Amino acid sequence: SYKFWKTQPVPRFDDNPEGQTEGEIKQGDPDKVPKEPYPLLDGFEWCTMDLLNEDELIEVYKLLNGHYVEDEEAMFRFAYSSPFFKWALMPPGWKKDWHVGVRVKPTEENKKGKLVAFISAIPLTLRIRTNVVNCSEVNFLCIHKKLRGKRLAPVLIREVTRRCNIIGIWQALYTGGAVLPTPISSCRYYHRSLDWLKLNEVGFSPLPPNSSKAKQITRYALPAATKVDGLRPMEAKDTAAVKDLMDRYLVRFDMAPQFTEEEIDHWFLSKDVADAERVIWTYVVEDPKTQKITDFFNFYCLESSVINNSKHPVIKAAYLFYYATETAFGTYKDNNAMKAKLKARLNELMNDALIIAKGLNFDVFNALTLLDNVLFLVDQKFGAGDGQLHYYLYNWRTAPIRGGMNNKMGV
Ligand code: YNC
Ligand code: MG
Repeated sequence: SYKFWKTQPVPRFDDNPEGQTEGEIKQGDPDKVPKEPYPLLDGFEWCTMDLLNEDELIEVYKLLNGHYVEDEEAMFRFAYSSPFFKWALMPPGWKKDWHVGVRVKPTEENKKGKLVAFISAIPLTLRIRTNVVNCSEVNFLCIHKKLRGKRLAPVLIREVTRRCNIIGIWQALYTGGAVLPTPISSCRYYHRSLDWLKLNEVGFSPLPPNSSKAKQITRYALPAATKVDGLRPMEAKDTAAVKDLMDRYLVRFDMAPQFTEEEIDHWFLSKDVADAERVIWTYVVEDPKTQKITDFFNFYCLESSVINNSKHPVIKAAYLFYYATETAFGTYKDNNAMKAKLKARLNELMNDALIIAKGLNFDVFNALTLLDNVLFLVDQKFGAGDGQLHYYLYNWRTAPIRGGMNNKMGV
């Protein structure tokens, strides 16, 4: 029925975008943007979360740790950390006004009403085919379990939309497991076991028929040392080279973000962060002969709580984020020759990514079916998960996107 989504500037399921002009669905009118927040359920009030304030940051992560996305059988729940939120919600150009909360109205006894819902946006420069759109990326929509089914989600979405519109942002990117009108692209999650036994013990990796625990452990074993010549952690001096390589690589896809150097530093480097608090690991390949950066890859850390398991309370998961390689631009005899070279190189790089993640004590390495990932997923022993991730654009019509951008939400 989609009572709420029907009222929004998004394509209907039966809208055929082929032959229609790409672009804005409804032109934004600044005069029509309400100056005041939308009315809320009785007993609740809007707040803007100050994530520079450690107490408020903890309130957000407590709400999400208890009430955010779970798998279908309710065995695992994303366990975001406060360093993760600093990384995900405060990139260059972030706006405090886009960290929207709902609290229980304060009373005499409880001066700071409990935080019961949250939604956020961050700024994003997104290329959709040939259009470059200043938009927002909406994420971390979460409502306390006791407040579900009360039509609060549409109010949160309208409020974050208002706060975007008020500064002239009329488009947004968002992703999720829920099917809504209408995905522009859908990806599947793939998982590569690093600690198979632990994943088996928490119920994530069943023992396949005709196999044994020993065989599974051997199947996923990895060497201790990486193999690619010139591989090293990315440093601040590499930013311009990484940006140049990434920009050229992403042009090959229908949709991709356009990062400034400042954004690359934020998303790819863990500057001024203690090792224990680290969220992102980026590696570059520096050609030993030319000192040129020829490849890079990175992955971020997102733990999941294992619900009702005292031996293993958390799974430590690495999520493949971005990568690029010069191999994609060599001169080749034909497309097949190019693809074979690219496939071989990506397999070398990703095998090293797995080795590094294993060395950092990650239990599993996750990747989506986007970018050129299908060229290495099977060879690197990733298995298809049951989770789908749908990509959506708010107020932008476009033909279906093949492959494409990555994002850092982990749903
Ligand atoms: C969802 N994930 O269809 P209809 S992803 C969008 N994204 O509306 P109620 C969703 N809409 O069908 P509940 C949605 N899930 O009648 C549900 N809806 O038109 C729609 N889960 O509202 C739904 N986080 O309040 C229906 O539902 C209406 O109480 C029902 O709350 C839903 O962050 C939810 O999975 C998801 O916390 C908040 O279940 C709750 O059930 C929950 O009665 C666990 O709502 C956590 C979870 C979602 C993760 C994410 C991306 C969110 C994108 C939102 C859309 C942004 C649009 C762009 C805005 C900016 C525009 C500009 C410029
Ligand atoms: Mg509700």
